[in-house]
Amino acid sequence: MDREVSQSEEMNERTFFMLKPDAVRRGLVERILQRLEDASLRMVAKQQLVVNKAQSGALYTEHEGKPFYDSLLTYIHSGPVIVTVWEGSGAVALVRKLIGATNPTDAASGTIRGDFGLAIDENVVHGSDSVQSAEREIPIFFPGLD
Ligand code: IDP
Ligand code: MG
Repeated sequence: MDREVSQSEEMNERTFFMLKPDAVRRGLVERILQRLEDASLRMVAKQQLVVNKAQSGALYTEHEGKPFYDSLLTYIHSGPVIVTVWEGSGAVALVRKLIGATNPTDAASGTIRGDFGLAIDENVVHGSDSVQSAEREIPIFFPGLD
């Protein structure tokens, strides 16, 4: 049988969303989480932690070897983050839309990075870029999540 995405699967789509160290340092956590809640997404997991090397290496494996890779890891290790999982219809694309462009100077006003981001190397949040990425990223931080 061809695999089709059932309606309930679509409704329960999950994405991984992280408030990076600058967001935590600057006291932006509640305001940013509120934006996802306002979009009718449901938070199914939340934890504060300091990202370790195994986690950052797995999360950013696609960027290994790029000029910004070492500074990206230094930034991600620089303080506590909040890691979360959200569920809802089209959650992956919706969260990416709420986040805005990678570089805050390009991100539209009204998006999280457009409103709170300072620079490309301090862009406050991470969100999975596809359902496949979400399925890979969630277990890095929540290995036991159903
Ligand atoms: P995304 O977070 O919007 O998916 P990616 O291109 O996947 O963007 O890059 C991952 C992260 O790496 C970015 O969120 C940002 O923190 C960092 N990054 C990306 N490009 C640059 C760059 O040119 N300079 C510094 N950091 C960068
Ligand atoms: Mg990305």
